Amino acid sequence: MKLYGSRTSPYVRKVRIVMIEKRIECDFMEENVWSTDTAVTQHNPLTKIPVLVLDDGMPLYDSRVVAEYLDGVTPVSRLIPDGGRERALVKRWEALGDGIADAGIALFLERKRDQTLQSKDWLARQRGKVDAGIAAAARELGDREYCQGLSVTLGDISLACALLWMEFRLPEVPWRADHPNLRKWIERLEAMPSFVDTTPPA
Ligand SMILES: N[C@@H](CCC(=O)N[C@@H](CS)C(=O)NCC(=O)O)C(=O)O
Repeated sequence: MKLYGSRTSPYVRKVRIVMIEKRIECDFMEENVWSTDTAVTQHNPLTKIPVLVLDDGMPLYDSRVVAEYLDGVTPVSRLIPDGGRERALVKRWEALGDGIADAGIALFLERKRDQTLQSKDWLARQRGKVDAGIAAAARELGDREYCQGLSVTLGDISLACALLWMEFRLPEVPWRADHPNLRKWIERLEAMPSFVDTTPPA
C-alpha cells in the first residue's frame, strides 16, 4: 500500500497515527498537493490528501474512509467500536475534530490571499466554527481521560491532530491555555510514540 500525503496535513497525520497504532506497514509518498504536477490528481480527482492506494491499485479517500478501512484490516488496537451508539459517538468526535481542522484550514488559506481579496466575514465565520468546535470539545470531554470510552479511539486521534495543527499554523487560537482539561488530555496523547513519530517538521 502507498499513502500519499504531507507531514503537515492534520488528516494525513490522523491516518499515519492509525497505521502506527495498528502496526500496519505502508510506503509514505510525500507530495505537495498544491504543486500543479502533483501525483495526487492521478489517484484522487479532488486532488486532496490523504489518499491510500491499495496493492491492487484501488485508491481510497478521504481520511475517514481510509481510517475506517485500516481499522478493519487487523483487530490490533481497535480504534472504532463495532456498532451502535458507541460507534456513532466515536465517528462524531472524528467529525468534530475534522470539522475544526476544516475551518482552521479555510481561515489559514484565506489569510494567505492578498489582503485586498480577503473577506472579513468569511474569516469571522471560520473563526467562529473553530472557537465553537473547541469549546464543544472541551465541554464534552469534561474530566474524562478519552473522548469516548476507556481507551484511545479515532475520535481522540482526529481531535488531537486538528488541535496540534492549530497550534502549529494558527498559534493565536489559545486552546491549550483556555481549556485546562484539553491540555491535560493532549499531554497524554502527544506523548504516545505514534504522535511523537508524526510531529510535523518545524
Ligand atoms: N475531508 C478530507 C480533507 C482533506 C484535505 O482537505 N486535505 C488538504 C490538505 S490538509 C488538501 O489536500 N488540500 C488541497 C486542496 O484543497 O486543494 C479528508 O478528511 O481527507
